[in-house]
Amino acid sequence: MIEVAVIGLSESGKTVYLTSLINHLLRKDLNGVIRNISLDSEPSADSGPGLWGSLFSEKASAVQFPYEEYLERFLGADSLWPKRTKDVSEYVLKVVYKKDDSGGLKEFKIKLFDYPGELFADFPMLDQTYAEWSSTIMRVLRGKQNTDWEAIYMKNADKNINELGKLYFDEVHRLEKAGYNYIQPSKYFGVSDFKEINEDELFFPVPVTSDNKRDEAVCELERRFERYKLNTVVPNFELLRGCSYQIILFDVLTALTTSISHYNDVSYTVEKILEQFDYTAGYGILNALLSIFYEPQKPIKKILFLATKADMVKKNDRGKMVVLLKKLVETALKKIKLKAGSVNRSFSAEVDCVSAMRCTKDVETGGEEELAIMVNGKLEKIKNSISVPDDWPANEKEFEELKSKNKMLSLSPNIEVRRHDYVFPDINLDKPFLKLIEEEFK
Ligand SMILES: Nc1nc2c(ncn2[C@@H]2O[C@H](COP(=O)(O)OP(=O)(O)OP(=O)(O)O)[C@@H](O)[C@H]2O)c(=O)[nH]1
Ligand SMILES: [Mg+2]
Repeated sequence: MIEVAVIGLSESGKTVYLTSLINHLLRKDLNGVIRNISLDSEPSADSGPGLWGSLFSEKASAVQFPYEEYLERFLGADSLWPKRTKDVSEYVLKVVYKKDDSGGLKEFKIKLFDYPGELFADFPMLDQTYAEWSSTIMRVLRGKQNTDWEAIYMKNADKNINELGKLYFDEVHRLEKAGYNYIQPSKYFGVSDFKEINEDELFFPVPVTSDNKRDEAVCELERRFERYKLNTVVPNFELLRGCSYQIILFDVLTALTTSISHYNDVSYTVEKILEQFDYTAGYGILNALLSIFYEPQKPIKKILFLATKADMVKKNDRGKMVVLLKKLVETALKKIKLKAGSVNRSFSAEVDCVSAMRCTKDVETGGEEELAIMVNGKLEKIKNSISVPDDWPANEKEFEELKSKNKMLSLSPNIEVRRHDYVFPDINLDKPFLKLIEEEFK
């Protein structure tokens, strides 16, 4: 079984990517590689070499990725994007492969995982004690998110922990609305009513000192923090540790068109998430501890970083999205490679861009590349698409300048034929995926 995790912050495009990937694997002639794409038919020994996707009927062991539901949403009269993901889910595809004319048929399964994006922000908690987490998160809130939680806490120190919990929840909610990703605990993300939070999940950072360490309230907060880690964070992390391949998606364009603090938040969150994976498999302390109770981590063979929503920019700008993404992940990637190299483990990563649901068309007028959308059967040029710079803006002023000139487009899914065997239009969806798992075909 090849296990592939699709990772990325909220709204980075994971669910759209997976829906489209499954749609392609089931149906499309992938650059001449995938040939027979019928749900029921099997390739026979006389067919030419190639790769076949077909729906695997075995039920997923966890929540099933609701592919058919997303397909219905896309193909329905209104063509809707998927709803925000709330549960981790998986989808298993059976793939039959014939290497060359002399060989027989090989069969393997691909298991794809979809996650709610906010969940990744919890992972850095795993190797922190409550006191460490408290001081780190307060520093992040103060520095990156401009929120002095410590001051709010001090001002309200006479309140009980549930009242203080409500204040922390409100702060987190405000930050989430402002577009921040580094939200811990992620359980608070997307919850607008405080009543939905159990008392058990109610904890917040406090300045832990040697004086208050034995404080009853601090001890209770510490207990809640540890329980949350054990019951929520560890099981989610466990699923990911079983995946040998990772596809990590980034919405570079949103990071470009919001603010410097949003950009800092994205790059910090990404670095922290990547730090949690032991790319050397089995050498980290956390990994060693988890391996006592769970399966040991499989070595991560390859990572594919993808800048999503490439259809929102002109053809010439797509290469620049890849350059920006390379710069965003550079530091984290260097660290991973160093770590893997220190134990002689080879490890590779690719960076590319994709549009899993291409909503625009490339048109050329007078030698100029332009973008257009179909409106009532007619092509209409888009005047104000984002123009991608050669580098990330260097400071707040440059981010603001860029933001004033560029707005994210609001596009509907582009469905031209409302049929179940319709293959979604895309940019660069298949090739990077097949390249990611190519070792499995050897
Ligand atoms: N134009 C365009 N928009 C896209 C594409 N992929 C995703 N989007 C947009 O991005 C939004 C978020 O996509 P999702 O796939 O739901 O994002 P996600 O990463 O699953 O988000 P969570 O479930 O909250 O973690 C969609 O509703 C679309 O508006 C694409 O290929 N092209
Ligand atoms: Mg999703």
